[in-house]
Amino acid sequence: MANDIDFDDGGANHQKPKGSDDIMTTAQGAPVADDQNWLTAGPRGPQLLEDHIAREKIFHFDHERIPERVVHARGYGIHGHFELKKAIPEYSHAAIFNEVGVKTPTFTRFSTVAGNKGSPDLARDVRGFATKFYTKQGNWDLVGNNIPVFFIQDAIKFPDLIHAAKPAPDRGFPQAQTAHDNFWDFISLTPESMHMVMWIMSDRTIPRSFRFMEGFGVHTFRLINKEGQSHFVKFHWKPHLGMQSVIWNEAVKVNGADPDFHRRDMWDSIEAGDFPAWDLGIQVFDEDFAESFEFDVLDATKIIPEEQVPVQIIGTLTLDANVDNFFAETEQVAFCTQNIVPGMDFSNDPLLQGRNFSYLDTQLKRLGGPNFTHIPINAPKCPVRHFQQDGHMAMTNPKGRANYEPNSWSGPMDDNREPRGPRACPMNGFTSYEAPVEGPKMRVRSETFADHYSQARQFYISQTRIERGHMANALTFELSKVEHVHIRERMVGHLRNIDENLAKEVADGLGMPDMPEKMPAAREPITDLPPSKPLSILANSPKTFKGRKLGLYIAEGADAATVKALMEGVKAEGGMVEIVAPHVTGARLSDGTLQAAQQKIDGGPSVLYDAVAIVMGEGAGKNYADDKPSIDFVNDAFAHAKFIGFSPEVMPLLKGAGVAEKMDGGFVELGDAKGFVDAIKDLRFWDRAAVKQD
Ligand code: HDD
Repeated sequence: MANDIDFDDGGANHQKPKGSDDIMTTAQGAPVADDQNWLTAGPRGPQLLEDHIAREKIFHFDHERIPERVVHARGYGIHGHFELKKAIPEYSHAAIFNEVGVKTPTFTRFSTVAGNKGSPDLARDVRGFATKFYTKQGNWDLVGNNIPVFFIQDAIKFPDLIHAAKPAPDRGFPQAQTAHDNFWDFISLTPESMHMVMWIMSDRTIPRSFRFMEGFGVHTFRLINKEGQSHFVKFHWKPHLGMQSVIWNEAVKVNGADPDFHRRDMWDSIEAGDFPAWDLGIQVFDEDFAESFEFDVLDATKIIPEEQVPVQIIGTLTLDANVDNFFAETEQVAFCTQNIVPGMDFSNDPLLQGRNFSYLDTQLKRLGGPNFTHIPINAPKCPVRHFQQDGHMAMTNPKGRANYEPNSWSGPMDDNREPRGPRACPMNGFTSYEAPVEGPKMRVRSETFADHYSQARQFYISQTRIERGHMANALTFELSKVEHVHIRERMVGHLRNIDENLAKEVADGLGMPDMPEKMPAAREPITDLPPSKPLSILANSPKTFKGRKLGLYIAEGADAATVKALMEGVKAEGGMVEIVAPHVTGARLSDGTLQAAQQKIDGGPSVLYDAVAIVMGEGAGKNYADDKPSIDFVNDAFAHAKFIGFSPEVMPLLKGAGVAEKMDGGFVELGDAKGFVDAIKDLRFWDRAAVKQD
């Protein structure tokens, strides 16, 4: 049989037998006759060590795991491409910023930060947004987050931050959450984190899905043009679908109902051909602006408001292909902030410079050796030529004799004389921007980094009333999980420097008898920074149901015309419909047809959907009036300010759920479904949400 196998290069990972994909082999390629029974001495005798097939199978299994990422362990990667829409030669000579219409392949990995690989997707956490651009001039990695600022100003504090956020070392919990003493102890002793605290306590850390988040490069980088001139730049990702988040109570329930909510959402939309896209925006500014700006542009705890330096859109990232193999691609992808290409450079941001060391270093441990760039997902898609050689798992090895420089072999790389190997190219190669550097060596934090509260306040006052309520609730929730009273008090003392109303609301929420003292500020905050609209999610709500999902709960006798109109109406808006029914087989509609379902009611709670509609025949409407999963479906949708479409036969269920007397503008009788499909473009009926007035 082995002779029948005709080998072919079946991809970068393996050779695959051509035309015989179903023949199992060992890792050495030898066909296997039986891999389900270990070789034994007689049918009931001892196993023989001789069984190389069994031992190879177990050996490989024993070594399947690699260390998970020390942070951002849980992630999800998708292939895509970046298309430049506007060339920017005045700022950068990088090919990727100059060739309009060219599609640069990309790989993007979204992640949570604190949780381990198996943690739930809707933890309250920052989301990583890392993109590898396989450019003609080498790989450029933009390793950002969905929040434009960071907790700390200097990379040397990163291990402390992460130790404090992760499970406590003695007890090994809590998993994937910051609601515990260690985290808030560290934070309350680190005033520079206060701006970030406002962002993480906002709805940004409980996104509806990766598709509805912004992304940010965070640091100030440099762009370098052909003349060698430098401009500073900050990178932004703006989602085409707009931003959207869930409510905390919803997040908690989603984690139970579907811990893979975000990755499933991404997988499903890509499989459905509904490709998410983001615009790449740049904020470009020069040294003069940097000098005159109220804050230091090298301080990663600060933004530059879009009103001060507008975001220019230069291209679009489209994610259009799921991975073939999660481990090979999503797990083995290795991002490094130091991966930049000619036409860009770093700034002196002390967080960025420390990251440039950390990412390369961590890949060595995680991927087992220096040749991780040979793994297909990490390998550049342009020629790679250098004299680096050998090491574990070397896959792409140079040919020829020259492996050092200088050498006097004269043949160019590809004629048949002795090749001389690659030569550095001063004309087109990477050159560092000649920024003047001088000064004594010292361990200090620049005075220009000392304002910790002004932009925290600016973020807070830029939120809508609903969002501010969510922030106060989030702070109260998190600090309620902190056992030590002095930590809670210290945090409220910081909040007083940000906004007295917020501090009061949180202090009341915690039941504090007295308002704690204000924490001393290293620099008096500027209190009159104006609100900035782009900082709010709700103030920029997209007014569309595109990319969102309706949960349509049907039961026996549901009006067929209504069901059909809903499905067509939502589809026409670019949304998706998932059918929920008492049985997963579906429900028989009024016209006798069987409408298949994707979810049984207790596997499809309303927290999984952006809006819900319930259509039942008269009998079913009564039958399910006291059915617990059906009542939860209605109650949660109501509590989470969702639009609820209903057919009149469903009134007994609405009564059973106790919402019939509270029906508001968020309840829409379905009829021909038009009114409902129009209403749900608002995404939530916020008037229902009970939020304290300020
Ligand atoms: Fe980091 C992973 C983003 C600060 C050290 N980081 C990692 C990932 C993202 C970020 C998105 C996941 C990449 C992937 O999907 O594989 N990190 C950030 C941002 C930061 C930041 C936006 C601040 C602006 N990180 C930061 C500092 C350090 C690190 C200051 C160390 C001094 N980060 C790491 C790391 C990780 C990492 C330990 C873990 C796995 C990896 O790199 O590949 O090196």
